[in-house]
Amino acid sequence: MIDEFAAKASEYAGSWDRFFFALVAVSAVVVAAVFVVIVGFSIRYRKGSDAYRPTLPKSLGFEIEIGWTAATAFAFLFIFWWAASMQLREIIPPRDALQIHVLAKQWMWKLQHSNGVREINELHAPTGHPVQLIMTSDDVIHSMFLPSLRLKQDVLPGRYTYIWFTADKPGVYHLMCAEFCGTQHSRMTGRLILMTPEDYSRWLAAQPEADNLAKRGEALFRSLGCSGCHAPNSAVHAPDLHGVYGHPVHLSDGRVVNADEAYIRDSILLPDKDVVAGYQPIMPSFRGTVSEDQIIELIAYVRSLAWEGRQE
Ligand code: HEC
Ligand SMILES: [Cu+2]
Repeated sequence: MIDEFAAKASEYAGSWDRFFFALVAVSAVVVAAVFVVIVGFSIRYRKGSDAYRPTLPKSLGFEIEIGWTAATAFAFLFIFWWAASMQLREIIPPRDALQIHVLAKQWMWKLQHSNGVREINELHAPTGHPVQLIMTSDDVIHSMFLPSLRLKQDVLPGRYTYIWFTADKPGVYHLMCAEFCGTQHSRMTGRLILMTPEDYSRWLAAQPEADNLAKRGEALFRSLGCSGCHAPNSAVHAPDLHGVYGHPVHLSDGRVVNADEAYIRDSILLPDKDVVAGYQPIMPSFRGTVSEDQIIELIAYVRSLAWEGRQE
């Protein structure tokens, strides 16, 4: 059974609810005040009533103007700060987040865990531990919507977008596409299954044997010829990929970028976009040669090189 729509599965969801209800309360107070004044005045000053009608002064006075402008500006700044501080918290995931790849296509969700386990339209994830979704689309724009976590993020073809969460309540929740993506859009739904960490590892272990992503990526790295240039003993002048992932890279045009999944993806598909300082742009583009699934595997392999190469 799926829990009801407004179920809360994380502490973050609770803070969004507080924000939402605070906004509704503020709006309700303002609407009520305006409404009372409208009704009150239309009765008191109706045609024919003998209420006192003095001529109004031209201006209410400088102090009052400044006072109420400052007060409303302050109220709006406070609301901005409240919302922005919650959104900023969502931008940078904790370093130890468990990474799950999401590939959206008309009309399903394909998910892949780092040990290679694949799922369709079901996302199993542990509670009490940060989980990051690295998402892309095979065709049109979709949107990952996890109402119980109060998270929604567009999923775009040709690039990665991310969300992360730390859930705290095991259960089965909705997962759906929130961007109209074609005739079967309304059926692009699934289930988010949150489990205690023990149940989650038991579930992972019970899945059919799968090669982990990094291992499949390593095989691809060889069969596609990446290793011909990138191996340490290669005759071609190409960067050693050990320790690249998760670290700043200096580019030939002077920019410094962080080597995240999106950067590695672009290195493979659009090698001329970010050329590493000190190297020639000789790497061929693999656009059209590698599928989204294979890119995920190559990225997992490059990421595994980071862990071998450096102590942190
Ligand atoms: C013809 C040789 C060649 C081949 C084949 C090649 N690369 Fe490269 N690669 C380079 C060179 C040279 C650079 C540095 C210049 C640049 O950034 O374009 C580079 C840069 C990169 C970077 C960025 C490295 C950094 O330090 O930031 C990544 C990641 C990468 N390659 C991955 C791959 C993968 C994955 C493949 C196989 C699908 C591959 N390369 C195939 C030559 C090659
Ligand atoms: Cu969709």
